[in-house]
Amino acid sequence: MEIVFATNNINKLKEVNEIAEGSGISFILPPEGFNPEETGSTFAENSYIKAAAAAKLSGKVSLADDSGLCVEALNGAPGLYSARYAETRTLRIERLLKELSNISNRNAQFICCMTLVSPDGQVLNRTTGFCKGHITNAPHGNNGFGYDPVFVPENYNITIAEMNETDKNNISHRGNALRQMINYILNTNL
Ligand code: ITT
Repeated sequence: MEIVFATNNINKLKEVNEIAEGSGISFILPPEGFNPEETGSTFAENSYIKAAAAAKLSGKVSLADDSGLCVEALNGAPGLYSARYAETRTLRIERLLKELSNISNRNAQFICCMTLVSPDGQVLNRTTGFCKGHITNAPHGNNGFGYDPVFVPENYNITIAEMNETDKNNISHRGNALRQMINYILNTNL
């Protein structure tokens, strides 16, 4: 079964297809022209906006992921603005490390909110996944994307960017949210 995955982030698409491997579900990009404005004030609202836009454009059931990194000492920032925290990925990581310099509380968590929407815009299901950990003092590793080089998950002593794909997917916010969503999809007649 193919389901539209409402993203312009190719790394997310790659990860969801790895997580879904063996389930019989594969995720495909939305049609050209998919570029909704993320005007929501929560991860749930933004994931609905993206999924509804893709469902309307494709005429098919669509799934979206809105996610981000929430840092305790920064009152949850960059949070909803994780993708927009600075111009480039390097600058986003630099900004985060700078804002945390001299701060000993490095606790943080990744959050992923997924919404599955029907072609007529109805919410079919929502799931949320978390991944708790802490922020390092400097980037380490080349795997993954986004803030992976500065995030060490709980019970690990390496960053996500130093882990292989399978290990990341087993513990990630996206893996947790998607496995719940896959259970729903497989147990429902879409
Ligand atoms: P789409 O909206 O097109 O899906 P996006 O990258 O803009 O792509 P979001 O608005 O959901 O997606 O922002 C998520 C940002 O949070 C992402 O760009 C990363 O900076 C960060 N992020 C989310 N999941 C991550 C992960 O698994 N590893 C590292 N950083 C992650």
